[in-house]
Amino acid sequence: MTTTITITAFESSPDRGRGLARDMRVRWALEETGQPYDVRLVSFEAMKKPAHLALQPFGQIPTYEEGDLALFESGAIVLRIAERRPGLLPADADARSRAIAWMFAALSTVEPPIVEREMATYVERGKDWFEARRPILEERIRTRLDQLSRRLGDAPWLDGDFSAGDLLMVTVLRRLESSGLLDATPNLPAYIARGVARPAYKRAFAAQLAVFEAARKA
Ligand code: GTB
Repeated sequence: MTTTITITAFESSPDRGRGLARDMRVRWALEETGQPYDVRLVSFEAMKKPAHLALQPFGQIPTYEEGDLALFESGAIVLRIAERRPGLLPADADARSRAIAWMFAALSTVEPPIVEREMATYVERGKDWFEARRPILEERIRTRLDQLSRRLGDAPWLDGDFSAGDLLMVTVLRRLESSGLLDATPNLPAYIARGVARPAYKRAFAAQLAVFEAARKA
């Protein structure tokens, strides 16, 4: 018997259905591994209440519940999904470790400067230092993109077959799609395009978009 998997997502995502919130990577991983899941939608208010804080101590989405297991942190959730079913991590132990290294690279090396720039745009726009700081934040991102682009080269994926490392890296890079920052490294938009063309990605994207459309019509 299979245990129901329940994840949480924004009841009303600020990305307006663009699939940029972090439930998207969890949905995609579940789709890649062929696992059905339920979604519990949460409001910003509910996220800060004890019931949700018991699942996610920082009051954020996504969370993941499966039987007695409750998990938070999108990277840990994707790793759990990838470890339990074939499709997202190689069987060979060394290749598996390398794929996991790319998961960490996506979340702890590439994503932080991207988030820093986004946060500055939301929080610091209008401050007198904002225009001076922006090129510094963008240069940090360009450095990472240039390094990633060189490593990827002409390969379809970062290390052999598509893996959870690629899944996370594509979701991270998508956050830059409208920034112009990807223009200097054309193999990265092509890499994103390969990721988002996967049927599992399309199913996950459609599912999160349906939440936005339903909220808009309500
Ligand atoms: N490290 C955690 C993880 O990976 O799970 C970070 C989780 C996180 O940042 N969650 C965000 C959240 O719950 C949603 S994804 N924020 C509410 C809060 O902190 O109060 C981040 C996000 C939000 C919005 C957009 N957007 O509008 O484009 C993109 C990404």
